[in-house]
Amino acid sequence: MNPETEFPVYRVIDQDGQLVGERSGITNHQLKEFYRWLVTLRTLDQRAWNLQRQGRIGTYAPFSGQEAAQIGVAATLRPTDWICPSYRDWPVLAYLGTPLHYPLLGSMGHPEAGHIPDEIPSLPAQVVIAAQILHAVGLAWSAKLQRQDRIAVTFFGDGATSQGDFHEALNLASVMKVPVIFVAQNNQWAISVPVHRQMNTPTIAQRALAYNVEGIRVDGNDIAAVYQTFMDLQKRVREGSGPALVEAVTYRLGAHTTADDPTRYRIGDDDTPFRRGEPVARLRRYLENEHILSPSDFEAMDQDAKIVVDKAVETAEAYPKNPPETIFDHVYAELTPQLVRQRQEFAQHLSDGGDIHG
Ligand SMILES: Cc1ncc(C[n+]2csc(CCOP(=O)(O)OP(=O)(O)O)c2C)c(N)n1
Ligand SMILES: [Mg+2]
Repeated sequence: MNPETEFPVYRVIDQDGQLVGERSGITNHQLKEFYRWLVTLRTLDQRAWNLQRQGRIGTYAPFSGQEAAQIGVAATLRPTDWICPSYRDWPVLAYLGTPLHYPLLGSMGHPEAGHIPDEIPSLPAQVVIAAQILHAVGLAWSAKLQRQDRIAVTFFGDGATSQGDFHEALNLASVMKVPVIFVAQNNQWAISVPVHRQMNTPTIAQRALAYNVEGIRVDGNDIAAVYQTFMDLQKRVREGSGPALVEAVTYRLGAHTTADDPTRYRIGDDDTPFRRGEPVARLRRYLENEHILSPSDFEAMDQDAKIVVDKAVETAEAYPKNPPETIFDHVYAELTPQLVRQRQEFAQHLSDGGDIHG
C-alpha cells in the first residue's frame, strides 16, 4: 500500500486561492461568512497573545492556522451533537455559540471557562492529551443505545494519535459501530516534536485501516474542502455507517503556548508551503480572485473583527479577580479534608503577604 496515494489530501482551493477541485454545496454567502469567522478568530488569537505579553492574561495556547480545520467541521454539525475538544479548539466552541471572552477567561484563571454554556453539548476543553477521544466514544455509544439522533465529534492533535487512548477509542468505536467522528488536526508538531519523530507512518488517516474504520485526509487549511468533506461524512455517520477518522492536514502557525519559544526548534520554516497556504490568506485570495468580496469589504470585516474582539477583552477584564485559593474548589465536587486544609494554609500564606509561587 502507498499511503500517499491511498489517502490523498482532498483539496478544493489551493494556497494561491485557485479552484483545484469541485466546489459543491457551498454558496458564496457561506464563504463570506466563513471568512468573517476566520478573521474574527485570528484577530482574537493575536490579541490574546499580546495580552499575555502585557501580563493581562496567563498561559494561552494559540490556534492560528487551525481555524478552517475547526470552523469547516463545526458548520456541518447539529446543535445536539456532542463535542469533545482539546485546549486548542476554541474556534469550534466559538462557532457553536460560546462567547469569545471564554478563551480569555480560561487564561485568567476563571473557572467559568471550564463550563461551556449549557445549550452547547460540549465537554470542557481537555488538557490531558487524548483523554477526550475515549469520552467521545462513550457519548456516541450512549446516543446509539438510547436511539438518539446525534453524533459525537472529537478534536485532537497529531501527538494525541500516539497515545494509547486514541487506539483504544478507535478499536472500541469500531467494534461497537458508534456514531463518532475523530478529527485529528495534524498541525505538524507536538510541542517541539515534529510529526515524523513521533510516528512511523506518513499519514494519520491510514491508522484507521487497522481498526476497519474509514480514514480520510483533507487539507485542513482549505475551509471549502473541510466543509464539503464533513457535509458528506456527518450525514453517513448519522445514518449508521460507523465511526470515521479524518486527518485535517494543517500547520500550527504560532508557538505551542505562550510559554514556548518555537525559534529554538523550528528553524527556517518561514517559507514552508504550510505557512504560505494558511487558511485566512488562502480564502481571502480566492474571494479576491473571484471578485466575491472587494477591498472595502475586507476592510470592513477587519474593523468589525476588531470591535468584536475589543468587546470580548472588555468583558473578560470586567470579571472580578478570582482569589488564588479557589484553584482547589473544582478538583472534586466536594473538597476532601486534605484539600480543605491546604486551601486554608494557602489563603493564610497569601494574607501573610506570600505570593502564589509558594
Ligand atoms: C497525557 C499527557 N501527556 C503529556 C502532556 C503534555 N503535553 C501538553 S501538549 C502536548 C503535545 C500535544 O501535541 P498534539 O497532540 O499534536 O496537539 P497540539 O498541541 O499540537 O494541538 C503534550 C505532550 C499532557 N498534557 N497530557
Ligand atoms: Mg500537534
